[in-house]
Formats: sequence, structure tokens, C-alpha cells
Amino acid sequence: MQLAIGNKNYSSWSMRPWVLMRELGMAFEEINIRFDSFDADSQFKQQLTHLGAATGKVPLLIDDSAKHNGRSLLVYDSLAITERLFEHNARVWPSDTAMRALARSACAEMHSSFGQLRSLCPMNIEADLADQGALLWRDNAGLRADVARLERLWADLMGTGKGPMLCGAFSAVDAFFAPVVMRINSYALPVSKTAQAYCERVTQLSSVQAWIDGALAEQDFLDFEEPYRFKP
Ligand SMILES: N[C@@H](CCC(=O)N[C@@H](CS)C(=O)NCC(=O)O)C(=O)O
Repeated sequence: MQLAIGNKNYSSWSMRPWVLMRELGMAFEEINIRFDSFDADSQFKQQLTHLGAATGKVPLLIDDSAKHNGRSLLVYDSLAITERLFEHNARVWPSDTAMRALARSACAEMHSSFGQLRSLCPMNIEADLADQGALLWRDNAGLRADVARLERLWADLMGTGKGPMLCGAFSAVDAFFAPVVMRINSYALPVSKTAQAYCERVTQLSSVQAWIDGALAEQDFLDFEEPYRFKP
């Protein structure tokens, strides 16, 4: 199995399946596709085209256990990749079926919502954006509403699943929220004690630590991914 991913410092969508596979001990080869730009003629797009990726986006799972059109099965979009991984490893989702439904709902919500948090606070693991975070928090009711929703969701899941992670043991739902935790850390967003404790547990996961180490080692700063640091 191979997983194509973007820059570890910036690519929140890539982080999700990478952390999931790594934390569950699933063997895979990583294909790094640097974000030079997202223009049609960028190296990024050309490398993805070479792999056969129709969407031109990462993450992309190349699953050699099945064939499609004479080549390894290509699975794109983090939700679909997660479901494909579940077919290889039952621990991707919680074993309890009701808990599994709640975990899937939370992942779908992460995938389709939290727009203000995602657009105002793009993932940037290396940066200390606490000052910027304080301004964003002061000026954006939508950001505060997203974080309030996040805290309610997390508290509800942890109350039902009895911890230590969102739905009991580590599962895809924690991998989906790992980039959100990275944002809370970088922008020092004020969250409840319960949410902060969960953020610390996620940050300490060995898979997350390995991703952070990779992000810090990159030292590859891209102005189109840096709305704050590179502003005059
Ligand atoms: N919904 C997709 C989003 C994937 C996505 O937008 N990935 C970004 C990198 S984090 C990308 O490849 N962007 C390239 C582009 O927008 O052209 C998923 O869940 O995998």
C-alpha cells in the first residue's frame, strides 16, 4: 500500500490517513508530493497525474491489493480512503456499531463543516501563531462558534465512549481531528480543560509526534500557505 501526501507542515487532509495508518501499525510506503503550487502546470499536479490521480489532490491511497483498469486501485478523498482502510483493518472504526455511527458522523462533520476554523486558521505546525490566533479569536464570531461546536462534540463523544480518545480507543475519528488539534496548538485557541486535555493526548500519540517531527524537518515555507507570517 502507498499513500501520497503533501507537505507535512501544511497538508491537513494528508495528515488524517497517515496518522491513522501509522497509529494502527498498517504498513505503507509514503510518497511525498511537494506543494510547489496548485496550478495546472505545477510539479505537484504533474506528479499526481503521473500516479493516475484524477482529482489532482492529496491524499491518495494506492492499494495494490486490488486492481482497477489494469493498475493498483486508486482511492481518493480522506473519507473514502478511511472506508477502504476499514476493509483492511477493523480497528479503523470503533467495534461498537452505535459508537461507529457516531464516529462516522463526527468525521463527516469535520469533512464538511468547521469552515471558519479551517479557513481562518490553516494548519501550519511549525509556526507559533498565538498572537494571530488571539486577534482572529477576538474578531471572528464564526471561529468562536466553530470551536464551541467542537467542544460540545468532543465532550459528547468522550462522555459516550468513556475515553481516553473520542470514541474509546484510538480510531479514525481521532485521526480526523488531529489537524484541528494542530491548529488549536499553533494558534493557541482558548479551549475548555476537557478539550485541552484531549488535545494533549492527541499531540502525544506516537503517530502524531512522528508527523510533527516530519513537518519540522521540512523547513519548506511556502508563501501561498502562509497568510500571516509573510504578510507585510
Ligand atoms: N476532500 C478532500 C480534500 C483534499 C484536498 O483538498 N487536499 C489538498 C491538500 S491538503 C490538495 O491537494 N489541494 C490541491 C488543490 O486544491 O488543487 C479529502 O478529504 O481528501
